[in-house]
Amino acid sequence: MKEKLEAIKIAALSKLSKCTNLDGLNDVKVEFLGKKGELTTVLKSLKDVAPEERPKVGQMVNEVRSLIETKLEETRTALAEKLREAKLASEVIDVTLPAKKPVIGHRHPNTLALEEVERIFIGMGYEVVEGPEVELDYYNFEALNIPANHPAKDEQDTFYVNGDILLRTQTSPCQVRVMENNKPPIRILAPGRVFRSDEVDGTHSPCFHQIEGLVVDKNITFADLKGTLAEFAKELFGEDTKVKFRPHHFPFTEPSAEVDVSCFKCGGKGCRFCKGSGWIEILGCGMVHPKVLRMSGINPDEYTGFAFGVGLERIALLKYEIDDMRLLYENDTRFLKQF
Ligand code: 2NM
Repeated sequence: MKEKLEAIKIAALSKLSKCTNLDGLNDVKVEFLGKKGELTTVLKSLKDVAPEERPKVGQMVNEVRSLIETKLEETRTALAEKLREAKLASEVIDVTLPAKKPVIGHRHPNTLALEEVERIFIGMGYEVVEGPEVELDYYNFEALNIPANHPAKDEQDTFYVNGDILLRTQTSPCQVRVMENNKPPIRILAPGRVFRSDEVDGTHSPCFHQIEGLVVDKNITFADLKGTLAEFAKELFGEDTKVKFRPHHFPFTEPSAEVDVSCFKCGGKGCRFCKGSGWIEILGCGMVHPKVLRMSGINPDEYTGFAFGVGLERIALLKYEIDDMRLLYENDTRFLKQF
């Protein structure tokens, strides 16, 4: 019995000394001290020992037991400390390493151009308005005097959602809504996304941005339109910029015009930028058609108005001398960070 206990003690201490983690420690505890452990088995066989020997053997069992328990706790403490040190060592932070540079975003050229145009018109007393991108045929076409058989209404040009619901092809429907709900004077700027069924190329995209302006009041004339756009061109492209109005046709304005600005690169002499002509086309405009005013509840005998529309991308490409519209939609940070 004595030899057996001695053997158990040696085996337990040897296994403890080889423990490298807390699970292993637990296994040793179960193996030697558990309900089915080796010491318990010895304790159970005490009944086979001669009665006079029992107290002595019992005491020996207890001594071995308490020795194993003590060693177990010691090993547990030592192991825990070792594990803690290993964890700390693996989590060391080298505070002398150079810091990572945060990537800072840039405003998109479209945003910069929009803010510039808004700044100019807000300065002239305009209010910025927005409206839905999914529109009714009525607001996008009919209320703007675009007849049912007009080519712009063709499915080739317009994205239809269904029947009389479509993706707006211009932002003028916002302006129709403002005219319906407000009495003149009206002075608004309607920027936003518009959609046309175009193939993507250097100057086209099925989704682009339009900024349209509208002024309605008593005695508004074409002279007001000319003065406004001449001032806009100077603020946007520089004090020396001249404007030229060429007769044009839009269903929603009468008379209508397209506006060219003198080339801000060559000052009008002709260069690569203006394709030698000295002029760059930037917008369309006109006096709001009396039918458009009347359909929105404004009496054209009492009020007149002018309106204009410019492509935001066109302004951004010109202002920042970008030669392909696709660059505006790729969000390549190497491109964007130049602005
Ligand atoms: C353009 C050109 C000319 C325009 C007309 C209207 C409205 F709502 F008053 F009828 N808004 N915008 C207009 C006029 C837009 O874009 C090239």
